[in-house]
Parts: sequence; structure tokens; C-alpha cells
Amino acid sequence: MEINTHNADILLSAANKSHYPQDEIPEVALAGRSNVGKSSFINTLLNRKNLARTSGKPGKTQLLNFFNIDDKLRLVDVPGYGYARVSKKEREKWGRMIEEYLTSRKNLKAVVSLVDFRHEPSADDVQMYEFLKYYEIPVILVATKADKIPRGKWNKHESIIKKKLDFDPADTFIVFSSVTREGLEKSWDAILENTFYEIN
Ligand SMILES: Nc1nc2c(ncn2[C@@H]2O[C@H](COP(=O)(O)OP(=O)(O)OP(=O)(O)O)[C@@H](O)[C@H]2O)c(=O)[nH]1
Ligand SMILES: [Mg+2]
Repeated sequence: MEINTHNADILLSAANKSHYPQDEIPEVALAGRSNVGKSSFINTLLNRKNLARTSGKPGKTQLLNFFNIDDKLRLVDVPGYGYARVSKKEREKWGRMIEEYLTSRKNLKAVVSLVDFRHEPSADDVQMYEFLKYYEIPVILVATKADKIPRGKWNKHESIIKKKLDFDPADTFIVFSSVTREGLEKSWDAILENTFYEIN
């Protein structure tokens, strides 16, 4: 089946299960630290400037935002973790919202787990990766902001990330930049492979 990736719009925002779309359309969710570039990743994939709202201010995305692509696939933008300036209560609310979605959503086919290519993954990054492995959710690991690292150092950074995460070679690792669009095609290939579509 073919999919027109240019036909995209925001569908709805949800705080809990009762607001999720009720159908069989496959979903791929984005997970990662606040400010890592999840919303930018969606905009780059969909070739749109600010469909998923981005900001220099962490904590911009607060609900699960569902993006409809050609009525065949959804990308789900998930609020970032590890944002220090939120209360314990808010962090717990966030945890429940993410956990409910990731552990119960039948439509979920894979998670794009984003980490900053420049740094060793944080404890939260490791925990997220372990969580996804535990629930046997296929992971597409995307290392963002590659434009900030000279190419000669890419291998070294990739090794550091893989080692820290105890990366499963069965998962896909993609070096990405929303500035240069590095890794764009690979990301689409990985997403469509997990949702059984052919790229148009
Ligand atoms: N240089 C560079 N900057 C990036 C890249 N991706 C994102 N940024 C910048 O990083 C900041 C955060 O990006 P967002 O896409 O809003 O991050 P997010 O993960 O959605 O953040 P939350 O919604 O707070 O969880 C913005 O200032 C972006 O312009 C990238 O690949 N390269
Ligand atoms: Mg965001």
C-alpha cells in the first residue's frame, strides 16, 4: 500500500485513553528528553515549518499530539521527559500519561526514541530505552542535532550512545539533523517498514 507523506495535518491532542482516536490506523510515537528535537523531527519528516510546535523553551509539548498522515499512519508527539522545572506532581502525571499510551495502545507499531547526538545518553534516556525493550516495542533510535558534530567524530559519538544504552543491534540507529535533513530518508524507511507501507 502506498502513502502520500505530504498529506499531513494535526488530528487531535489527548491527555488520556478516552481521547485517543478509535480505529486501526498504525501509529509511531516519538519519545525523548525535552528539547531533544521531537517536534522538529516531525516537522522535518512532514516537510512543514511548524506543524508540530517547536520552541527553544523546554516543555512546549504537554499532551499527546496525534498527526494524521494520509489517513494511513499517525505520528504521535509525546511530551519530553527530564525537564527539571516541573513539579513532582506534574512529573507523575506525565509518567502515567506516557505509560498508559505506550503499554496499552494497540495501534502502536514502533517508537522513535530520540537522543542528543552530542552527549552521552542521560539516566532518563537509558530508562526509556530499557522500558521500550521490556515491553518489546520496536525502537528506532534517532540521534538528533548531528549538524553540531563534525562528521569525523560521528562514529565515536555513535559508539558512546550505543554502549551507554546497551543498544540492541536488532534496532535501527539513525544519525539525524532537522537542519541539514541528514537521516530523513532512513527515518521514513524505518517508520514505513514498521508500519508495512511503501514510500510513495
Ligand atoms: N541545530 C539543531 N537544532 C535543533 C535540531 N532539532 C531541534 N533543534 C532545536 O532544539 C530546540 C528544541 O526542539 P523541539 O523540536 O521543540 O524539541 P522537543 O523535543 O519537541 O521539545 P519538547 O516539546 O519540549 O519536549 C529548538 O530550538 C530547535 O530548533 C537539529 O537537528 N539541529
Ligand atoms: Mg515538542
